[in-house]
Amino acid sequence: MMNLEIEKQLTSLCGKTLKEASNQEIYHALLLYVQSESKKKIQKEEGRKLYYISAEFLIGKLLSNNLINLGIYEDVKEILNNSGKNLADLEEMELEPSLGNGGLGRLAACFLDSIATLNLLGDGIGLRYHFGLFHQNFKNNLQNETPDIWLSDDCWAEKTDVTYPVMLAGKEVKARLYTIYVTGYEGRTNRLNLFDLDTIDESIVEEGICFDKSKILENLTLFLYPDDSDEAGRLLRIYQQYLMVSAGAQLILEECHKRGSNYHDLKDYAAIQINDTHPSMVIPELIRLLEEKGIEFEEAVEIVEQVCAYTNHTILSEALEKWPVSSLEKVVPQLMPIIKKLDEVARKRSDNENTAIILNDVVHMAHMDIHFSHSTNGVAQLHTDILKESELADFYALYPDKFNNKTNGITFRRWLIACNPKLCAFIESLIGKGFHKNASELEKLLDHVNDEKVLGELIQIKKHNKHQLNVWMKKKQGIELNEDAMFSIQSKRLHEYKRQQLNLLFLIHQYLEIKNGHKPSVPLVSIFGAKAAPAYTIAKDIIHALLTLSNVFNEDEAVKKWLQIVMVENYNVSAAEKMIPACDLSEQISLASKEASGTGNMKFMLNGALTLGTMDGANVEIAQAVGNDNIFIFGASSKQVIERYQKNDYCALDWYESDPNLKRAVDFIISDEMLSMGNEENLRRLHHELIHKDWFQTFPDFNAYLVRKGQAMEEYSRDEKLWAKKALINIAHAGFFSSDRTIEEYNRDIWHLH
Ligand code: 26Q
Repeated sequence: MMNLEIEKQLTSLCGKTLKEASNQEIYHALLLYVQSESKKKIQKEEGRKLYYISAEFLIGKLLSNNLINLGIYEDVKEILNNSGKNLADLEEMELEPSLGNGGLGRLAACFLDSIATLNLLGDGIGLRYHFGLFHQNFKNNLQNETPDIWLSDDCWAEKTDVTYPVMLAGKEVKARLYTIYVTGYEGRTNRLNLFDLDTIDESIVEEGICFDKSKILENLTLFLYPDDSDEAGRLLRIYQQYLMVSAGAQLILEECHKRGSNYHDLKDYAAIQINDTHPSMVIPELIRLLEEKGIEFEEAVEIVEQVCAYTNHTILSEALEKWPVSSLEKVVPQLMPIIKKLDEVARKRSDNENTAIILNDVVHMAHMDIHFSHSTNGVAQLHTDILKESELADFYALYPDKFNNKTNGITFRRWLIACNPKLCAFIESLIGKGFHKNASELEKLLDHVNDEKVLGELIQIKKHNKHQLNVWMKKKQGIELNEDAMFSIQSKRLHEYKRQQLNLLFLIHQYLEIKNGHKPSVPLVSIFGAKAAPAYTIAKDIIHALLTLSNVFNEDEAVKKWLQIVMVENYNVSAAEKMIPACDLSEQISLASKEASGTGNMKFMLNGALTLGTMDGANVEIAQAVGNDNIFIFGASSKQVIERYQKNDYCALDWYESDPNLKRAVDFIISDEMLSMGNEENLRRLHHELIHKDWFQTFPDFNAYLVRKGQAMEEYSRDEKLWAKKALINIAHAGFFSSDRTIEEYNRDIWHLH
């Protein structure tokens, strides 16, 4: 019945039968159909409403996810099959919006899914970047950047008639609203509001991702900024941020007013979650707008503090945004007087200079957030503890009640149901479908961990997913994977603190061992997905070293069978959906204390990979959940690391000189084999950086990493059933890491919606 109705609608939208229609036409019809079905699930807006404001929303492709959440995925698949079409082919046609760098942006997307699934009233506010982050490909073993095109006629973001005036550097521009409907799993429909300018000119992008940085009206939302390496780029980021927060704040006030707010009671209508410091200017902007409505400064400050809450995603001090007063004076002169007054208020609240907002003519955005919002949260227990104890200790002393932890989570709809249909169906056959919405039901799997048949099936599913990844890689990059090998995957942004270079040193060591006749216990395919910020030199050198090493392995017939490095080009959400279900060993090897949480670690666990990791971020909570027998932990503790930094006594060269294995691996970076296939400049720079700096302390953890990884490989080869049992235990304990749980906590402690 349902099928007939859907088919009728699709046929009418296509203007021809599905058999006659092209894939493009069917995709378009499906888009329109899904959008209209989503709109039917918009509900009346009652009570307080959440606004999740974020410079990034890494939403991924939307077709399948929307079909799943609307409960019509299987129906549509069948209708298409009956007409000789394939839903998977249609999914391939969708262009992925790359509106985020990594974890923070993907978290925002998972949150929108959970908010709508839990039937909470909450919209996102962000920017409609034309090219998102860059598109990555590899040429001559180097990363190459080009625009990542996603806007087309078949785009989920609908243009609206709504615009808001925004003053940028004294000139008024018009921010136009675009809407993407966000439908929860068997839940309501909310919105993702993305702002853009009509005046953007995509044709000013010249070579690669270069363009004239001075033409603000033409370039403002062309790209998402991966770094702030040059002055013009930095200024551009302020322009972007202000466009987002000013239009966003106007939208919020307008909506609340329409629903009956007199602004004095704004807290009864709105909760604003500030996703890291990128949207922090929303605080002074709201105060400015409230003053325009006739509210006194003191009261406006109070209102804003009741409404806003701030999430911190990083402990790296270089990533905490600080803007020179002169830059803000240029771009947002209307905000500077307010920020100065807020600084005075902050200085009255505490005489500790460290908690001031303006220090040496620099505005500390995080400081403004903590003073003038009612909640500051970290994103994993360890991260929150470190914020309280060290990074933000002065603030914690001032506002102990504002601080709280919200351990990150992931949406199981995308990261299990959609990306791993075989595993999902198998789990359903064992414990039913309850876990779709009630993730803790996965624990019922513990009843099956000793069932040989179940473990055998789990092994087959992993094999199937590895095969699928191989097919995809062959098609995409012409690379063939050894499906019988163990698949280890490290996929995340390239950053020194995440330590892809430690993995590199392991691979070199393994290679040299094989050359000396010591075969590993199992062949290893080591898969990476990582974009490096275009101006991050050492990160690009690490990519170069990995690609070059991969060539060295490929050229060596004897080694090739045992060791393979695969670099997946343009790692994004769609690539992750293919890679994660195929993983045996999840590499989460950041320097303890540096990774705020990590969310990839949760996705791998949910898909039955075992974690090889340091006691960092949410790895700590994963270890607690699964127990030490079901995870491979290694390396220095966060306490040891923090002490090392405090004492400032870490000397890379000493470690290098005193460990022959380590020295041999490090020196191989500039060996004849590597230099014959790679660039001397890149390789020497990396070698030099490691032995003279190694700021993220890979050397002290090198040995422990070798040992632990060797152990994992040995266990994997010795007893596949035991490995599968451990994988099942991991899946069973993944429930805590559902973003539904995270959102319930945000709502219980911070937002108080319903
Ligand atoms: C800052 C200034 C100028 C230009 C760019 C930036 C910038 C852009 C993006 C700074 C930070 C980011 C992104 C940070 C991020 O993704 N953090 C990750 O957030 C995840 C979700 O909480 C955590 O799981 C990760 O541990 C954390 O690294």
